[in-house]
Amino acid sequence: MIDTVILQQGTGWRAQAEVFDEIFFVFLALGTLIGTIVISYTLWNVYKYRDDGGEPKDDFDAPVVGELPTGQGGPKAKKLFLSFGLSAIVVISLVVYAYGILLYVEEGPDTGDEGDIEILVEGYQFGWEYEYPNGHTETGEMIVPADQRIDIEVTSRDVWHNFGSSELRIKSDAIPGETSSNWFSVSSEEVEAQGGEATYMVECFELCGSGHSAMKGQITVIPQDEWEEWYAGTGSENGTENSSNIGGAAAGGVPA
Ligand SMILES: [Cu+2]
Repeated sequence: MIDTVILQQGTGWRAQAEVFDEIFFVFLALGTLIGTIVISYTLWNVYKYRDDGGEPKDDFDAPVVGELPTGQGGPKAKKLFLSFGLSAIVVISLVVYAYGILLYVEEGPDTGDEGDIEILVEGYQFGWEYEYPNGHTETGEMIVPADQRIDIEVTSRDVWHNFGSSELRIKSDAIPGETSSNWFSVSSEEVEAQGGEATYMVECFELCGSGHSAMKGQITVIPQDEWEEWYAGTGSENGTENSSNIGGAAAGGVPA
């Protein structure tokens, strides 16, 4: 199993990884509990109604193929409705619970005044390019700050790809001419725990050609202040590359 990533954010923030881990745990626990009850009850009945070689009892009400074992409203009917009722309660509760929690994943946490960072992710044969709000682009490695909600808009410049990171529990289609939105966040505690720089592998999850298996990237999360410093340096660098950029023209005088 993949190591648990602790991504608890400030007030009421929960990272996708945490939400999915919780859903996984709830389903695993319930599945184990109900599985144990059902299998034990089945085995107990197998033992209780085993063929002991004797004559069948007169009052034994054997099940009939094609008929519900209701026993004319007797104890069997009660047992039948009890098991249907309990199953319905379990299934409906799980649907309501999972749907509610997945709505949060869809919408993402409310960032309030802090705002968030939107990065355009473009897949190509065979790699990933990231474009920041200031126009700066990175290939392969996406560098983002901790304690921030990072919004990604995923698209492709050639064929269908799929941008995903298993550890962060994110995965989005990368389709030419379309964008799919997703978000993630990593806490500064997690960054600290990983030695001041948290890294997560990015992979392509859509068979896209001969280089598909090598279509890997990385998400690097660094502390806010370090990131701001790094980001401030990228604007002018990008401007120098694209001389049409006005800000870049001004920065062009500074040797890169
Ligand atoms: Cu791909």
